[in-house]
Amino acid sequence: MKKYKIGITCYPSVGGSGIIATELGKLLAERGHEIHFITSSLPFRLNKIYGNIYFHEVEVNQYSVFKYPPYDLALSSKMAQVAKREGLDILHVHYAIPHAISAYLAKQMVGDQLKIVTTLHGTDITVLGYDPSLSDMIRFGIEASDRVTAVSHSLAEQTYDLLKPNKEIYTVHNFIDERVYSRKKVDHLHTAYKILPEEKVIIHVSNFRKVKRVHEVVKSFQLIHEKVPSKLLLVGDGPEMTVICRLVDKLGIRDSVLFLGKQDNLEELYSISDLKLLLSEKESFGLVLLEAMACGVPCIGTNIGGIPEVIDDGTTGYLCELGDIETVASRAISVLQDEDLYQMLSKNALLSIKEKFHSDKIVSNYESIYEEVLQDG
Ligand code: GMT
Repeated sequence: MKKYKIGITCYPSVGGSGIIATELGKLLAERGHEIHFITSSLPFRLNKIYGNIYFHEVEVNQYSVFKYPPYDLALSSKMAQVAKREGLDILHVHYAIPHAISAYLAKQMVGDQLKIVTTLHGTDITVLGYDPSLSDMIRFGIEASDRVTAVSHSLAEQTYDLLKPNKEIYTVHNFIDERVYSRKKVDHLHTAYKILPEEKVIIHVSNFRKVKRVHEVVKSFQLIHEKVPSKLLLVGDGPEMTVICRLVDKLGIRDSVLFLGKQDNLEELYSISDLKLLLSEKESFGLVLLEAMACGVPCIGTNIGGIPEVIDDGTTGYLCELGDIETVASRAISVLQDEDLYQMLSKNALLSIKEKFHSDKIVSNYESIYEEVLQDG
C-alpha cells in the first residue's frame, strides 16, 4: 500500500465524529501515512506524540468589523495552506457542515489533485439536513466531495431520501481501538462507587441531549430496579441533565443512580457494567455501543437508525421499539438474571467486534477509498 499525506478535519472536542476522526488518524499514522490534523484545537484523543502526526490550529480573525468571526473561511484557508506546503494528497473531513464546504473552497485554491473524502456522521444529515437554510449547502458539499462515506447503511439511505444527492455514498462502519477497549480488572471501583456484591450495574453514556431520551433510560431502570438489585451509572453531561436529576428524585431512586459526569477511561466503567442502555430516537451508529461490546457488555438499544447494524437482536443484545420501556425492562431483567443468557450475549458481542467492526478491517476500508480516489486522477 502506498503511503499518503492526509489532512483530517473534525470537531476536535466533542462527540463520536471527533473520536472516530482522531482514532482513524492515529491508526493511519501507525500504518505509515503522514497525518495532518487541521482543527480548531488539538483533538482531545490525540494524547500521545507520533512522529508522523502534525497539528495545524485554525485561528479565526476576530477583526471588529466581523459580527460573526468567519471560522469556515479560516478553515478553508488553513486547509489550502497546509495542503500546498505539505503536498497533501487528501483532505478527509468528518461531519459535512461546514467541513465539506471548507474543503471544497480549499480545493479551488489548491487544484484538482487534492482529493476530498467526506464522512457523514449523523446529525449533519438527520438534524441539519432538515434545516432549509442548510440543506442545499449540505447536498452541495456531498456532491463536491470526491468520495462520500456514511457510518451506517441507515445514514446513507436517510441522506439519499432527504437530500437526493447525485453521488454514491459508501458505508464504512465505525470502529474502536481494541487495545483500549477491553475488560479491565478494576474491582476497586465497586468499592469506590459503593456497589454491593449482589448488585448489577447498568450504564448509559451520552451527551444528554433530547435525542438520547435519557428519561426513558431512567424509567426503564426504575422498572429493572424493582426486580433486580442494581445501580445505574449515568455518564456524560448535557442540556437534559437538570431534567434527569429531577426525574431521578421524583422516582425515589436517587440512592441507586450515580451521576458520574464526563469521564475518560470509559473502558474501566464498562468493565464493572453488566448491561448498557442506549434508547435514542436518532442514532446514526452509536459508537458507545461498540465501546461497551468490546468490553463484553451486552447492549439494549432502540430499533432506529444505525443501531440495528450494531446490535444483532437476540445475539449480541436486544433491540426494542422507541419508547417501549416495558420491553426494555423485561429484556434487561432476563439478561441480568439468567447467567447463561448473559454469557452468550457477552461472548457474541466480543465476536462481533472482532469480525464485523475490527479496526484493521475498517481502517483498510478507508485506505482502499483513498487509493481509489487518487487513482481516479
Ligand atoms: O452522539 C452524538 O450526538 C454526537 C454525534 C457527533 O457528531 O459526534 O455522534 C454521531 O456520530 C457518531 C460517530 O459516527 C455516531 O456514533 C453517533 O451515532 C452519531 N449521533 C447521532 O446520530 C445522534
